[in-house]
Amino acid sequence: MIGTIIKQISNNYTVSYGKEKCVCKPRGKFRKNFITPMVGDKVVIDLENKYILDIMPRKNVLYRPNVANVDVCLIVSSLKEPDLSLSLLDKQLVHIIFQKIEPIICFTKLDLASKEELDHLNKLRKYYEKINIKTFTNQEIKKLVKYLQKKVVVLTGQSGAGKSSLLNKIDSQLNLKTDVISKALNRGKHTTRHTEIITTNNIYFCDTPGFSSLNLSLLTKEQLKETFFEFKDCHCRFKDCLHNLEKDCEVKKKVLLNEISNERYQNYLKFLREVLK
Ligand SMILES: Nc1nc2c(ncn2[C@@H]2O[C@H](COP(=O)(O)OP(=O)(O)O)[C@@H](O)[C@H]2O)c(=O)[nH]1
Ligand SMILES: [Mg+2]
Ligand SMILES: [Zn+2]
Repeated sequence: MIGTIIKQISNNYTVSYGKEKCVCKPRGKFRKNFITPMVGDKVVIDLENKYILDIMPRKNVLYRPNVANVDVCLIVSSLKEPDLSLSLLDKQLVHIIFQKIEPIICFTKLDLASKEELDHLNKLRKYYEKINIKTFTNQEIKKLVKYLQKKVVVLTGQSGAGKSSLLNKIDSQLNLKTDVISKALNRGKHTTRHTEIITTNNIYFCDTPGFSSLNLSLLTKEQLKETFFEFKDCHCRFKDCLHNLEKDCEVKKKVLLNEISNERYQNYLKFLREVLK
């Protein structure tokens, strides 16, 4: 039988197959081969003995939260409380694109934003769409659900951005705790987080707060450059142009012409300094 691991608590793995679920243990050989099954893994199971026998090759692996075979990383970004930070948003995009996972953005709390902030958001969305990053708002649930059909989706975003609320909006039966309550519960104690996939509306969601402190030092400068889609078809004089101090840089020209967002370019330079450190 083949199934998908949807939950892990220490050495107990919940595997979903068809409409059923069962809790399995990994067979000894995994430990010997230094392979640990993880949430999202497609696995062969022995139903009788409740063992995981084999792990199918992984399409990709996301770390913190640890999930295999991720289709989409959904960044939930609020306009207010916490206020929109484009530097954080672009850093999250770098992190996701670097791991070869499709990023999409869902903006929340539009109701708390001013007219000017909403105008800014519209321009921002147009820009991201132009560089092939899909954007939604939490007022466009139907469209979002349609786009995510059959996908394994990891939710990420600042605490309080509205991740749990978004899932509750998609499926009110989930009844996930939103900020106020979970803060009270977590006060003062270290919370151990386990990873779990929630299936709803034909979407496999992973609502584990992920990569809160993003460290770009793992990337090389070339890898960082690659994650900025809008630089791809710029033909600078030097092939290895970092679009920084070089002469005849097409990226810089396009920034001056407003074809490349200056805000994003400035974030790129900031990240480049972090990478070069
Ligand atoms: N005004 C407003 N509040 C929201 C919206 N989405 C979430 N919230 C509130 O923001 C707080 C944090 O939401 P929560 O879903 O717990 O955020 P999480 O930490 O990302 O899971 C809660 O009090 C929600 O009720 C929204 O679109 N508008
Ligand atoms: Mg939450
Ligand atoms: Zn250049």
